[in-house]
Amino acid sequence: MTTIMSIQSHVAYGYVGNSAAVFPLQRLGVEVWPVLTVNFSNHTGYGAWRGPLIEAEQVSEVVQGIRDRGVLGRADALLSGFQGSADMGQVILSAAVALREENPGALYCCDPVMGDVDTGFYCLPGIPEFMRDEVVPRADVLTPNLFELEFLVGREVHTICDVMEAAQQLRRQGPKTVLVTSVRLPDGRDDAMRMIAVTEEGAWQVETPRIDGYFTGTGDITSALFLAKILEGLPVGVALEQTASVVYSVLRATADLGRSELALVQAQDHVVAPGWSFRATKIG
Ligand code: PXL
Repeated sequence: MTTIMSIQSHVAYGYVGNSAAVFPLQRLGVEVWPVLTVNFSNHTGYGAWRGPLIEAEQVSEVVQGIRDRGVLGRADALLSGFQGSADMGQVILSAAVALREENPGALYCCDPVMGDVDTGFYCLPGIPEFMRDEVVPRADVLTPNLFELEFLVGREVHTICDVMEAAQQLRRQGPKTVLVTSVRLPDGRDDAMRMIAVTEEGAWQVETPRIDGYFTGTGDITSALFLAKILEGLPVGVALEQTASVVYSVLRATADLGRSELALVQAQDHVVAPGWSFRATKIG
């Protein structure tokens, strides 16, 4: 059985971080070990929230506890998302190192959450440089959005060719697979959302209709699903189209229900058998 250790936020109300990733992964039959970095009432997009940040040292203790049980090496991958602080980032990198010591074939999948085109950076100062200099070289799978991709390569990205070149530049630094999400480019249709995956086998893109509204947690479920599909051994183009189909179907169900938080429970069947499917095309 595929097993993923997922070091991410937990929120009581709503769906971001592990609260967005764990249930869909379980619905796919993946065993998940959620390690929590925050225990908040709700996501920070509301502007106010309550509940504790877990100290980096405490997170490290939880990982060490799993290691003490002698089971860490059973995990096929480590998944991380929003990191909060550079301290937390170090703990996550140490967890990746520990996991590889126990299971050399395990993957580290990092969603380098830092910001977005509409919001700019929303992480603490220092995190972007930490992601670029420390995390990218150590990740196997990286899932930046377009804004994060531009920062990581240090230049603007205007065309699909630019996206592919930027992803290849990141691949040369370490990650074997780069998934670029939220790709909206001047050369593309404004009503479409694209994702592009680049790996040693080439580059694929998938386009889905854009859904009105902003659903926090979409990136979290996207990286979790993509990692699960890669671990399943699917070719990257198939992993990409299945991921896009599930994400679109969940978002569409959420919008149809008029909800502002991802309708993960209501839309759970789409995780296994998405109601809408899209094909990926090879672009490089
Ligand atoms: O979706 C990323 C995320 C993770 N963790 C917390 C968040 C968010 C986005 O708002 O608030 C706590």
